[in-house]
This record gives sequence, structure tokens and C-alpha cells, in this order.
Amino acid sequence: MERTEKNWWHSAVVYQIYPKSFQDTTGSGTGDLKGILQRLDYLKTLGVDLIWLSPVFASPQVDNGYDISDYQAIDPMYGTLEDMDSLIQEANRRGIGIMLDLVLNHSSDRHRWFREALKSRDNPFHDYYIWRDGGPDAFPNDMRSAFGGPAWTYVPQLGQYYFHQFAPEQPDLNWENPAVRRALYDMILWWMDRGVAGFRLDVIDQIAKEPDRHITINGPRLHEFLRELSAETFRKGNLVTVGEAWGADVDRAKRYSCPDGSELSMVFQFEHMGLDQQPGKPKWDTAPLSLSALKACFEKWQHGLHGQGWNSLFLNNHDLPRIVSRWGDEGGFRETSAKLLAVMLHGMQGTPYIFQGEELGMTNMRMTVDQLQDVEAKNLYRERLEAGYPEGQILESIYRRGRDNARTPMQWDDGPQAGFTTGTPWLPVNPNAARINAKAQLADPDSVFHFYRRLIALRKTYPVFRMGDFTLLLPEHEKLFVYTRAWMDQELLVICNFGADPTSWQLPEGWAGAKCLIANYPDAAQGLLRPWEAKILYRRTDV
Ligand code: TEU
Repeated sequence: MERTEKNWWHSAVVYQIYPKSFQDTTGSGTGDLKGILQRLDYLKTLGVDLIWLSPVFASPQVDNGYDISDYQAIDPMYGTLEDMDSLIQEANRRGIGIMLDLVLNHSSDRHRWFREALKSRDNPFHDYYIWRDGGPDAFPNDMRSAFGGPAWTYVPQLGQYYFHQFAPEQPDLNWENPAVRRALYDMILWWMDRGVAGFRLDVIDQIAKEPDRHITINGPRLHEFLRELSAETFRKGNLVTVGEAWGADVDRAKRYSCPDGSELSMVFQFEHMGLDQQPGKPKWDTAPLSLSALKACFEKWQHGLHGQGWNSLFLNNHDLPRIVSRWGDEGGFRETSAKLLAVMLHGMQGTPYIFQGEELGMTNMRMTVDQLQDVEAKNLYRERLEAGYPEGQILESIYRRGRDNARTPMQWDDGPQAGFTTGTPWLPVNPNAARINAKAQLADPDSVFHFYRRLIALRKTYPVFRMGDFTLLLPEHEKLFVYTRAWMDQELLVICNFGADPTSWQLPEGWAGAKCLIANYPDAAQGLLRPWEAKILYRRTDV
């Protein structure tokens, strides 16, 4: 894909790689950059335009790399800077850009800046972080970390607490300090000079904060910081940027993804990802998904950003359970439901993101407490066990919502460790790899892989996927998700029958002779949609 025209990412598809679980070439049991290099032709076959790499920078791995100790060094477990340069070059040669995952909200407590900050209150790096005076057990306030426990950690030799929205090993950076911003901008420009195509920005709506007022997201200076960040870095190249913004609503997303390019290209907002949990409860306390609520949510975002911003489209990432297990069917309709979920998402306006293994219909995996690796899940297990929750209920919650589900090794073939490693994998391979793997699906033209490949190709062929406005049909129907996209004389009709029940269905008037662009059943049943049936019809309205 040529990345020179304005908004080139509007017709791009992004593939997210969690490097630790993608492909190991050393027998270490963890993935590496050379492994990604080996799999570039697989991704070229799939047809993706960008690869978002979860962090591979130097890190003590407390949060699997989202705790960076050197932003300009590759962690030896993944390889070397030369390996990264080769990956960028070889990907570009295949028309695939590399997006790096920047964690600008916090560093690792092993970062040189924090080690200096600990030395004294007047060390030049002390104010790179957020400190409050206090005594042992006299916390500045009752703020909690996203991973459980207080958001403040005491440093006796300083008589101060430092602030961390995540693990204590992830101290928040002080964006109020211009020296911090300048150091981060210089680091980003350094990576831009090495040829990256863009960046994913971790918890970017949490960089502006006022902990004393319990403000840790959408702080008053957020958009000021983002405009400065964009002007000082991204806008100097034609880069694609996506900010992770758990606190975004449509109005704020319009500012983030404003067509004038003053901030970012788009954001990940998570409203749809909260619809199947009990209101006011954490994600572990699940609730059934209402399809009408899901449809209303997508409709709001499609209308809200049409012509005024840009949507990202995703159902999976390294923090989310696998969508086939969450909203699809893990049993006899696993592949059919995986294809339906892909049709539902890729028919909409925005940039689609495919998380590694999603294109195979990979599923969640039940784990014992000893198998868990994620700091968030391990803290939850401990906290809920201490609170008296039955262990079985805790492990069921983790099976449904735990982040390790997405991080089980990529399933390449039906051989030992699914072809991921010749060693012992850092996280167990899902036993269903014998059935669900890339090798089998590459050989099967009806596989989920080839379905994704054809879906991605449609977006390149029909401009209506990129340009068309969105109209929801049957808003109250609890089984059917049906919408149209219209642009100039082109129209799409996207039809999804959510669930295992056949549903009666009559094509709307004027669609009888439409062309079927893609379907997850080989034929059409008159007046009926079969279990998990999905298709996209196309017509020209000028004929
Ligand atoms: O995630 C931000 C974040 O808020 C999530 O961790 C979320 O709280 C959790 O997954 C919901 O259960 C980003 C990264 O994507 C995540 O992997 C990191 O752990 C986190 O930031 C800290 O860097």
C-alpha cells in the first residue's frame, strides 16, 4: 500500500502481533523478531497493510513489555535493533508498514529516569514522575491501581509516594514537565527516522492527570498535550496513529481523530466491549450481551464519526478474551460464527484491526491458577480468594475475561507446541491447536483464514466499504444485525443472524438481483437465515 496520500489508512487493515506469543526461533519459549520476519509472507497472503507490534523494547516484563526500561533498545528476548531494522525493511518491501506500541503514560521502575529520580528530591529526573510527601501508611489519597491495590507506593529514603495507575513497577510519567515531553518526542522522532509507519499509543487519554483531584483520565490538558505531541512528531511524517482511549465518547473521539490531523488518526474506544458486563461492575462480572444494545452502540459510533473523524474497528486485542468464545460459538458453529463476527465488523466504516489468531477463529483457554501469567489476573485471583469467592467462580471469570486468553501461543500447525516453539512455551499452547491451526486453514479454501483474506480484499475493491454512510435496519431485532452502506451509486447490505436459531428473513425490496460479495454458507436459503449465517450483498443503484 502506498502510504503517501492523505488518510491512506482509511483503506488499510491492521494485524496486531503480540510478539511474545507469535513465533519463537531460538527455542526460548517466547516469540522474537526473527520469528515475525519468517511469517511476513503469511501476513502478505492474508492481505494486511500494517502490523501493530505490542512492545518489544527493553523491559523487565512485569506487564509483558508495557513496562519499558529503555524506549530505544530492543529487549534481548526479542532480538536486536538490527533485527528490528530488518523487519521494518522486509515488511516495507512487501508493502506492509510497522506500527510500534508506545507506552508514554508510564515507564518501568527500572528505567534510567526512575533510577535517577529515586536518588534525591532535587535530582534532575525526580520530577519526571509524580511524587507526594507523606509517611508510611499515610497515602496521599485512596486512589487505586487498575491492577488492584493502592495507586501510591512509598519510598522511605525520600519520605515520598510516587503515583502509578498500573503496577508499582510502572510509575506514571509527569507530562506537566516539559522535559519529559521533549524526551519522549525526541525518542519518537528517532523511531520515525528508522522507517516505522505509525504508532499505537497506550492509555493515551491517561497522560493528563491530576491525582489530587482523582483525575486520571481525560485530564484538562489532554488535548493540548496531544496537539503538541502530534505537531512535534507524527505530522512531520505521514504516519498513522491510534490511541488507546478507554474513556472516549463520540465527541472526544471527534477531537482525537479530527480530519485536520491535529491530534491522532483514530482511537480505540471500548464502549461495545463493556456491553456484556454487569453495570458498574468490573469486567469479571459478566452479563448476557443484548444485540440491540450492540447495534445501537455501533450505529452511534458509525454516525458520530462519519465525515467528522475516523473509527477503529476491533473485537479482539491482547487485553481481551477471544471474541469467538465471548460472542460466537466454540462448538459446532465455531468457524461459521467467527466468519459472522468478521462480516459484522469489516462491513462498517473505519480501519479494521485483526488480532493474531483471530483470522483462524482461535478460542479462549481454561487455565489453572499456576498457568496464569497476567499480573491483572493473578492479582484478581488473590484479591477474590481473600474476599471469600469460591475458587471455581474466580477461575471461570478469568476464563471468560482474562487477558491470558489472547496471549496463548499462535497456532501454526498440529505439531509439537503448534509450531510456535521448539522449547517450552511461556504460556501453554491451547490443546485445540491440533484442529485450529494456520497450516490446515491455508490448505482449506473454506477456512476462516481464507474468509478473512477475501473480506480484506473486498475493502480494497469496493470504495463503498471505505466511504459509505451507515444505516441500521431492524434495530430492535434480537437475532438479526442488518445494515446498509451507501456511497454514490454503490450500496452494500450486510446481513448477520446472531445465534444458533434459524431466523425467517425476506430480502428488502430491490435486493433480489444483488451480487453476493461474501457469505459463510455456500448457497442461499429462500426466506431463511441459518445458524450464524452472514453475507454481504452489493448493488449499483444507477442501473
Ligand atoms: O491497557 C490499558 C488498560 O486499561 C487495560 O489494561 C485494561 O485496564 C484492562 O485490560 C481491562 O481489564 C494498556 C495495555 O493495552 C495493557 O496491556 C497494559 O497492561 C496497560 O495499558 C498498562 O500499560
